[in-house]
Amino acid sequence: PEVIPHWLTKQADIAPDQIAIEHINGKTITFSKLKTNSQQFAKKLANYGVGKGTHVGVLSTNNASMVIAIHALSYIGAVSVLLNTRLTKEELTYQINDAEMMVVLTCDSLEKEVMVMDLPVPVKTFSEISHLPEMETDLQTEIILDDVFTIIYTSGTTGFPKGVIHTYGNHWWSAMGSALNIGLDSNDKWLAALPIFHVSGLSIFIKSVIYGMPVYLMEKFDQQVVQDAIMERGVTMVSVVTVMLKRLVDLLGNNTYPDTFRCMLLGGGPAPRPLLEKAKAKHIPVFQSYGMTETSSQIVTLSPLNALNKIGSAGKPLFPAQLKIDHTKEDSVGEIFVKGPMVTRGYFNKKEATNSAFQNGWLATGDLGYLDHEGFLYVVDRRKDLIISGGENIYPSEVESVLSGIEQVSEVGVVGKADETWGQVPVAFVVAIDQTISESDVIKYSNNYLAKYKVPKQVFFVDKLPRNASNKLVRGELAKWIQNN
Ligand code: S0N
Ligand code: AMP
Ligand code: MG
Ligand code: MG
Ligand code: MG
Repeated sequence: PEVIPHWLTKQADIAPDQIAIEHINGKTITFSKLKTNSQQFAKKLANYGVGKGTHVGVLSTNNASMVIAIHALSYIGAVSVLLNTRLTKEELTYQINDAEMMVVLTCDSLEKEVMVMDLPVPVKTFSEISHLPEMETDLQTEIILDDVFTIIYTSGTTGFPKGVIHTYGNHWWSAMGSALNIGLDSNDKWLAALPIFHVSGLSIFIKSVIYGMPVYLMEKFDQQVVQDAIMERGVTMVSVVTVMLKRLVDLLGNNTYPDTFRCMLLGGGPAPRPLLEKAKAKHIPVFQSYGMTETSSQIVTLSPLNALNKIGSAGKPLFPAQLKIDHTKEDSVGEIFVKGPMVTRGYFNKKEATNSAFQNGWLATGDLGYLDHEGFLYVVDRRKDLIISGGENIYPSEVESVLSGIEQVSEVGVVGKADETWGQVPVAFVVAIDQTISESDVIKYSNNYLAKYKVPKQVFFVDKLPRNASNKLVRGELAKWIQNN
């Protein structure tokens, strides 16, 4: 198997005094310190019996302790399963069991909220762990690229989310592909406001260690703080989803960012053309991209060389990646297939789902798109029925299966509705068995089981749902109705 030196150990050796993490309060951590702290944390974690291959949940807002915990788990050879902090007890419990986690690590600020959830495995806070003695443990000095590093859940068409497996090699090649496209600059500083529990946020910290690049770490997205960091703190790159770009563009007004700011990496969902035009008019170097959890972040990116004449395109596949459109019809639009060393090997414990996602080594994304005559990708429709709200994914079937658990609900259909703020929000169509149930009852019930962004914003009570000849729900009809009303 292919082996490289442990990347954090290596970077701490090459550039010990280089800043790895800069906090908005001005505090910094060097690569040397990041290594030492991570190794110490690893030896403390060993007290819980965490060892090579153990699956450990990480449930945290963005902070340096979370980054240290993830590196620590890598020094042990354990797998970090990253958990979305917006999930309910029910959703977390499902993922904890499905991923066979032994323990969940959480940040101090979430302690109260998480402890009352009574999750099925022990929960330990970062500060609780930091008070433990260091155990004598053999730490990894090397990284085997085929080993599993992280698991991140993504919603599935079947109603239950699936754990996407990322090897070290997947992350390595993702960082390589990005560097070969965007380039490396010794003055780079990448701002991380996207959640680290998504690959969008996590990937910044992996690039940081591999490139020797400082990350400007934000606990929570705030457009004013991001703008100040670009204007005054030397930030040269920022990763954003559409809703963030919208807020930044509005805030910028008639100003412009300094020339040193070289990349606004936009991903996680569609970007409306008017917004891209606005950003272009303000000389914001937007790099539109296409990617997903399964591809360990962007796999297709538009470089600024083409941003002006290819507005709306997600660009070309990164250097190590390939892309093809499956033309089953005589149409130029077809399903997007991708292949490359940054693509997941599959879903944890889901052989069938994994097999059906891959065809001869190509990942069938479920998304629809076409290539123009120069090979630039245009994504025209997202994978089947997927709703994206502010960069968070919602699968209708997941919401439908929760709502059908309501006694007075006999049938339910969920679709996305265009939304000024979030891009899309979920709405539900319900066939009730009697008139004893109201919209607020449905919403209240949903709040117990679903992360807030998945809870239907509106509930329409109907007599029946549109179904096809084989009695399958036709969500397209519901979507059409909502668009016209
Ligand atoms: C946009 C964000 C920051 C909004 O959160 P904000 O403003 O901090 O809200 P809160 O204060 O937490 O809550 C206020 C109210 O808003 C509700 N709410 C929050 N988020 C959402 C949402 N997404 N949809 C609907 N409602 C939301 C709260 O519930 C709360 O409600 P009330 O007041 O009623 O209690 C935040 O949503 C965010 O961080 N979104 C981004 C998530 C993300 O990172 N998605 C990308 C996932 N994709 C990937 O990882 C693969 C692609 C990729 O790697 C990539 C993506 C982007 C850029 C680069 C890359 C790359 O390739 O590197
Ligand atoms: P996630 O796994 O949460 O990152 O979601 C990935 C999904 O977001 C993809 O499968 C697409 O449906 C959607 N997506 C990502 N990038 C784009 C884009 N440039 N245009 C349209 N949809 C996108
Ligand atoms: Mg997903
Ligand atoms: Mg998404
Ligand atoms: Mg029912």
